[in-house]
This record gives sequence, C-alpha cells and structure tokens, in this order.
Amino acid sequence: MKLTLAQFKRDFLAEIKTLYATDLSDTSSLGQFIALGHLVRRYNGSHWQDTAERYRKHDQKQVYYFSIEFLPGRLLSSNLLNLGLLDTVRQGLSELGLDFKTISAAEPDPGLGNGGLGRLAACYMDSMASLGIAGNGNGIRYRYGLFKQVFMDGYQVELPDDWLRNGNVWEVRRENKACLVRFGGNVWMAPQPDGSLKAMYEHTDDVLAVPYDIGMIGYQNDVTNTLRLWSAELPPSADNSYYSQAQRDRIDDITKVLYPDDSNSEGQALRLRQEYFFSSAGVQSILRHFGLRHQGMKELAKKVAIHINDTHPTLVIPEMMRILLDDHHCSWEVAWELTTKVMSYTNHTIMQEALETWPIDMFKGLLPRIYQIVVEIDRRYRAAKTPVFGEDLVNRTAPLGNGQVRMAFLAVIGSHSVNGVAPLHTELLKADVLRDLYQVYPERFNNKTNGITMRRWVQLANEPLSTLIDSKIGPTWRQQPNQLKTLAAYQNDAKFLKQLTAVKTENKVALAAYIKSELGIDVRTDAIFDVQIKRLHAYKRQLLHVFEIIREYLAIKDHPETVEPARVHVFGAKAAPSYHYAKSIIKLINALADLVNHDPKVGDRLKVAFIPNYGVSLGELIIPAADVSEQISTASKEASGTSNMKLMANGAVSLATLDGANIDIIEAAGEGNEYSFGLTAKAVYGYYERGDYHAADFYNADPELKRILETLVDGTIPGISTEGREIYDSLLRYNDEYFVLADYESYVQQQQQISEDFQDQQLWQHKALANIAAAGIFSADLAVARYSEDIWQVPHAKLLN
Ligand code: NBG
Repeated sequence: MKLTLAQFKRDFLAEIKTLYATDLSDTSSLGQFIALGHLVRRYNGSHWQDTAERYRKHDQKQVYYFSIEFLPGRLLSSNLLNLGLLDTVRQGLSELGLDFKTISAAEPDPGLGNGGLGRLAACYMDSMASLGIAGNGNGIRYRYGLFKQVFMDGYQVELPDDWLRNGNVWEVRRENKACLVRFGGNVWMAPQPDGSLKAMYEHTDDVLAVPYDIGMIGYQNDVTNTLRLWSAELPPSADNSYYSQAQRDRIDDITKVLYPDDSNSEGQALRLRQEYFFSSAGVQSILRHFGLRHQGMKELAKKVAIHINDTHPTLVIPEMMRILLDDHHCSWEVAWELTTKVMSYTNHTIMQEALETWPIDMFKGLLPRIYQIVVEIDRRYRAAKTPVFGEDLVNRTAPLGNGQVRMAFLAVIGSHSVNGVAPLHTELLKADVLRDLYQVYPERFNNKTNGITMRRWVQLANEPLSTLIDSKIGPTWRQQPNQLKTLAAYQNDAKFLKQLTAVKTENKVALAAYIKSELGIDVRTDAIFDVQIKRLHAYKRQLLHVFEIIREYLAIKDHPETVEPARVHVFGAKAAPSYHYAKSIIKLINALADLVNHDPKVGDRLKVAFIPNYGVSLGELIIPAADVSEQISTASKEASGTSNMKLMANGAVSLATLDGANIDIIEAAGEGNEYSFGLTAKAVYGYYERGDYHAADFYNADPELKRILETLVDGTIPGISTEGREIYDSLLRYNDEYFVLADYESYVQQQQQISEDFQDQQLWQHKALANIAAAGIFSADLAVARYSEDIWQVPHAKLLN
C-alpha cells in the first residue's frame, strides 16, 4: 500500500495521543509497539474485510488448517514487510527519534507451540495468504504459552509465559461467532414422529468457545486470511444458574496452558478435552458458515477442505459426522462420503510414543455421542475390510482396539489423503508405522516435504544477506524463492564470496553481543559458529555434539600448540518438564560450558553458549550467524526437520545424518557442499532386525571415545553430579538406544574436515553459497502449492518456476 513518510508520522503521533492521552516522550517501547500495531491494523483494515467478501462472492473453496499448535513469532515486522510498509515505518520512527528494533522487541512472541509442528503451521498460514489461497487456521488461544526457560545452577527451570499480560493487539474477539461445546452427560437417540432419530442430551458440561481472530497478511497482494484461536469460557446459562468454583475452573483450564511435550502423547483427560474443544468449535463454525450460503450439505466437499495437522484434531472426523447426522439428518453413507472427502491428515513423527491413543472408558465418559459415532465407524470398517484383508490385519488397524481409541488410525480411515513430511519419512510410514493401513489404502499415501517461509527466515531475519542477494540477482527471489538458484552462477566470484563472509560476520557480531549480555561470555566472531537449535530429545542427539566439545577441549589441553580455528558451540533447546533424561543433558551442557568457558588454557579458542529460552525470536537472531548446522538425529527418527532448511537458506552448511529432509538438502546443495555422516536408516533398521547392536564394542574399540565417556563419571566436569552417571549408563548399561557411539567416529571425522575447510574462506563460502542457492526448493510457498494442488484441490496464485 502507499503511505508517505509524513502521513505515517502524523498517523503514529495521533494514534499515541488517542490511545494514551499523552505525548510520545511519555510512552514506553511497549506502548509504542501497541500504537503501531493498532495503526497497522487500521492500514490493513479493509483488506481483511475485502478478502473475506471476495471469498464469499466467488464462493471460493476454503481450506481450514486445524492445529493444536501455532508458533507465529512476532508479527509487527512481518506484517509491515507484507504490506510493503517496512521501510517507511522504520524511517518515520527514526525521524521521530525512535528505534524500530527496540519497539519490535517489545512485542511478545506467542509461544503457542512446542517446536517444528507449530512453526510449520505458522509458515503455512503465511504462505496460504501469500498465494491467495482461502486458508484459515484453527487452533487454541492458550492463556499461557510454552514455559519460559531459565537456567539455575545449570538446571532448566520453567516459568509461566504470561504472553497476554498486556493484551494482544493483533486479535479480534468475535463473541457473536461463539459456539457451545458439550462434554460428558448422557446421550440417547429419541425416535421422532417423522421416523428419524434425534440425539437427546442431559447433564452435559457445556463450554462456550469464543473465537479470537488474527489477520494473516499475504505478501504484497492485498490478501488477509484468518487464524482463529478459540478460548473456553462460561456458557451464557452461567448468568442465571449456579456454577461451583470447581466447574468454573474446569472450564477455565481447557485453554489455560499448552502441553509442553513434543513427540510425546499425553495420557490426560485435559488434553482430550482440549482436542475436542477446538475440533468441535472449528467444525461447528465451518458448517454454520457453509450452511448460511448453501442449500443442504451436498456441495460441502467442493467448498471445504479440512486439514488435520498431526493427530490432535482427529476428532473433527466424528464431529463432522455428528453434525451431518444429528443436525442435518444426512444418511450415514452420505455423511461419511462428505467427511472423508473433506478431510486430509499429515503425520509428523514416527516415534511410537507419539501415536495418540485414549482409553475407551475415559473417551466414552467425556464424549458419549462422539464415542457412539466412533463405534459405528469401527463397526463399518471391520465389516467392509475383514473379507478382503482378514481379521488379523483389521484388528490391528481398526479405530478401536486394546481398550483404546487409536487416533492415527481414525485419521487415516476418515481422510482421503495421508502424508508424511519428507520422502524418507513417508516411506517409513508406509513400511513401518502405518504399514497395515497402507495395505488397505495405498492410494491415500503421499509425501509433502516441509517448507519454510523465506520472508521471515531470510528477508526479515537476515537483511544484510537479502540486500547482498538483491545486488547480484535483483529482488524477484523475494516473490519467487526458487530464483535463488540463479546465485549459483557466482560460486567462483571471489569478491562476492568475500561479501558473504562480511555478511556472516555482521550477523555473528549481533549474536555475540546477545551472548555477552545474556551469558556474560565473550566469543570471537572469526570462530566457527557451530549451531544446534531444536527441542532437547535423546533422538536428536545433542549428546553427540557434547562429545565433540569434550574432544575439542581435551585436544586443546593435550596439545595447546596445535592451532585450529576457534569454535563457538551454540545451543538452544527446551526439554519437556517431565523428560528427566533430556534435562540431565541440559545440565551436562551447562556444566561443560562452565568448565570450558572459564579454563584459562582454553582462552578464546573454544566457547560453549547455551542460550536459554529458545523460540522463534531467538531463532531469527541465531540462524543468520551460523556456519555449521547440526542435524544429527539418529537416521529414521527425525520426520523432516525445518531448522535444517532455515539454516541452509542463511548459508550454514549442514553437518547431517541421512535423516528426514537432510537427505533432500544434501541432494539439492550437492554432497560436496555438506558434511554427512553416520548410519543410514536402513542400517538402523538392520540393527533392530538382527538385534546385534553392542554399544560397548564401539567403546572398547576406540580409546578416544572411551576417554570421553569416562569424563562423564571421573570428575573431569566438576559441575555434574548424578547426571554424568545416568548418561554414561544410558550408553553402556542400557546399550545406547540412539546409536550415539556407533556414529561417533564418522561424526568426528567430519568435524575435523570442517575445521580444515573453514580455514579456506573462499572454499567455505563457496559451500555456503551453494546452500543458499539451493534453498529455494524448501520454500513453504512451494510446499503449500503442492498441498493445494494434490490434496485440497484449491487454486493458488500461479508460481513461476
Ligand atoms: C515434528 C518432527 C519434525 C518435523 C516437524 C514438522 C512433531 C510431532 N513433529 O521432524 O519431529 O520437521 O514435526 O513436520 O512435533
């Protein structure tokens, strides 16, 4: 949109005056942020309304992306970028004596997700808007986001994330769009005079679901879509009937906190309530909206696509059946056909413990009508499939079994499409995790490799790099990230490669300043910044990275005369509060950091910075400064990974196992431009099949590895106590579940190669550039375009290349 500097300054000052009845000098950064937020919404106001009207007028097919997590990150900069106002606003503020960065940093970063799953959902919202797809998000407005992580004596301590303390300037409360969600009570089907059956309820716990909408602004295309987050409140009947404090709390609790576990199912009734709550409210509001514009439900599958992001929203399937059967009096067959055509499901993990199941007794008590419907889905599935596939396979795959409701199976059975998030992951779904259902529905399975939005992760997070790219190939890559590939032509342009080093250094200086202010550690900006940022999980193997640090430390102590490039090992990682082993690793990293960072013999040659409270905003600071991207999960365990893509796009080279999307990254950038190592997924499965992995063999065969392991228990790292023994035992006594010892040797070889290659900056930046140039294929725009063509069947703005 068009806005002059003078106009912006006038508007901003007027906004300050209206909001605070004072002048600029009397406001805080937070106050200034809020005023800017209001202004941005005003500037964008008509786009949001017009977009909705346009979709209605053209009766455009709508996509609803259901996810229990969304991690949008701060929205001010990204909204301004997408509106084309970033430069004007920055300049205007500076003319008013204000600093845009400071104001931006006052915005709370909503932690409404744990990690990759929630961030992916946010990237896809951004891409849907930017591609002009009528895409809506549907999730939960958690009162408290993911815990804030602090370290005390090296241990993780969790503090509440009160992100709504000052309100949320981007949201609109739409109480006129609220709906009732029913829990518990009794239900029975009463025959009606016309012969139909009506669902009758008594003694139910009713909860009011109130939507808060957030505008998702597309990239310079006048489109604004909606992310709808539901909040649980007392129903209107509470105004004239008595609700005990316990009842009030029960309602309040539903949207109070985000479950802080990733890659883990939670066997708790509250989690099931959360899942049904946002699934039901979302489906009710979709069908209400659809019903207002159509006669009957016939056209539903032509006009609505619902996407189930991991299993948490699976109850959209029986919920849609319920409404079609009970309220619209569809026959089972018609309702089922519509439902399966509308639904599609993405699986995000092969970890067994993440396949959600609910005990039938709990499920039935909490959701009696939904349970009846699941029983009928189960009965019909068994009746239809047993003659073809036999009783055993059907028993193994039916929605109900072993006293549990099996959510992943229900999701596959009730959808027309099931996808994994990287080629290897999809193959493993077919061959292992969902093997039996793949027999039944082979045509449903497909792959959709994850993607990231280059707008946030390159354009905004790394302006120095973006400007440099513009100077070489012009700005079209900002619209079409795949154009980055034309950068490959400059791989031997020595001057350009030098400029890349300069950009990296600039970003390192910014990160170094943060590390200094946050942790009090001085780091050299000519060091290798070796970065691992992701949830703390045994399968992600932060431990392998720890062993490398111990190796480097011992090498300096043993041979201080040998000169290697300096290293800064950067970690960012939260552990689920109940995940004991992951917390022990955190303590180990911090204890090791303490030892290394204060050893005068080590000096500035080796530093370890574990930056607390990793999240989207810290990612934006760390990623542009990284030289090495640690993607070192046990092959087969990481479904895709997305930090690998962000780091690649910012010119970090991957030190990676052949896992998830690492495989595709290596293929895209060329093997010679990454450092791959370790067991393949096939080799890992080979060990499982033969049962012949013996961690102790690796320990006994490698004196260096042996010595490193001993440091966990021999007092070398003074800051650890029982953690060292616990980790040591996990490897030797309990046989190293994630093959850390098996991969140690090849990992270290590549680390040594990195140290050597880094000394030749031209060679190094050549690799970095190959990564940047190849990163375009991991744009979320392309990923979303593939979803829209293959799964949702909705049009999108044509993507060139
Ligand atoms: C995560 C996987 C990642 C993947 C993201 C997004 C969950 C349950 N899964 O590998 O572990 O990149 O999903 O698909 O959070």
